[in-house]
This record gives sequence, structure tokens and C-alpha cells, in this order.
Amino acid sequence: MKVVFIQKKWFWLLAICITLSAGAWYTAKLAAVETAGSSPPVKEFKINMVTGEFKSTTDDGKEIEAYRWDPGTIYVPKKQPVKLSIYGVNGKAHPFYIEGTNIKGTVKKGEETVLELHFTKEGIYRLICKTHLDIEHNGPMIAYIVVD
Ligand SMILES: [Cu+2]
Repeated sequence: MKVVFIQKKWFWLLAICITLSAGAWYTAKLAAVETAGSSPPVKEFKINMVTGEFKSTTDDGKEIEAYRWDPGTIYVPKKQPVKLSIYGVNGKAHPFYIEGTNIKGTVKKGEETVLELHFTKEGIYRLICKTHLDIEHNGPMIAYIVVD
């Protein structure tokens, strides 16, 4: 058997190195545990929208207006549940549907309508108000849902 003798000062230096390494490892481990423990639970993805109105008068005195979904374009990840909250601000009622889905409803003034969306295919889906469909009917009140 081979015995290795080390000088006292090297022994202490080695002891200090081991202590510091252990301390660093323990601190790193603690930090990792804390991070995992304090990470928030998976947050729900909610998008907020309101109904708005543009109003103006032309040079010949004609009043024109258009109802809008605001924002007019939203981005939604596919295969992920998303809540779309629509608050009715302008306009009494907006009966709507989302093209290519079976989602429909009515947004009423002063009320929040919450839609549970879960798109599986990418594409651009139109949120269409049936009352304010085009320019002739104070629209077009169409929002674009971009699923990617
Ligand atoms: Cu409308």
C-alpha cells in the first residue's frame, strides 16, 4: 500500500477548496429548488377585446359610422386553450360567429362574453358580426384571428 503524505498547509488548502465547492453546489441546488418551487402555475392565456365605433361626418354633411372589434387582429397559438373576452362598449348587440368553427354568440353592451378557443389548425379565422357585416350595415365588423 502506498501512503501519500501531504504537508499541513496543503491539507488546509484542500479542506478549504472542498468546503467552498460543497457550499457552491449546495447554494446552486437551493436556488434550483427555489426556482422550481416559486415558478407560477401555468397561466391561462386570455385575450381581451372590446366593441368600438368610428363616427364621422362627410363634407356634404352625411353621418357615417362603422362598428369594430378592437383589436381587429389577434394572434392565437394552435393546440392551446385560449380565452377570448369580448366586452360590449359601443353598439347594443353584436351577434357573431367565427368562420370555420361552430362558435357563435352575441356581445351585448355592458356585458362580457368569454369564448373558449382551442384551434387545432393554423389559418386566419374571421370573427364576423352578423348585424354589421359590411359598409352598408355600419361595418365591416370583422376581426381576424391568426392561428399559428
Ligand atoms: Cu356588430
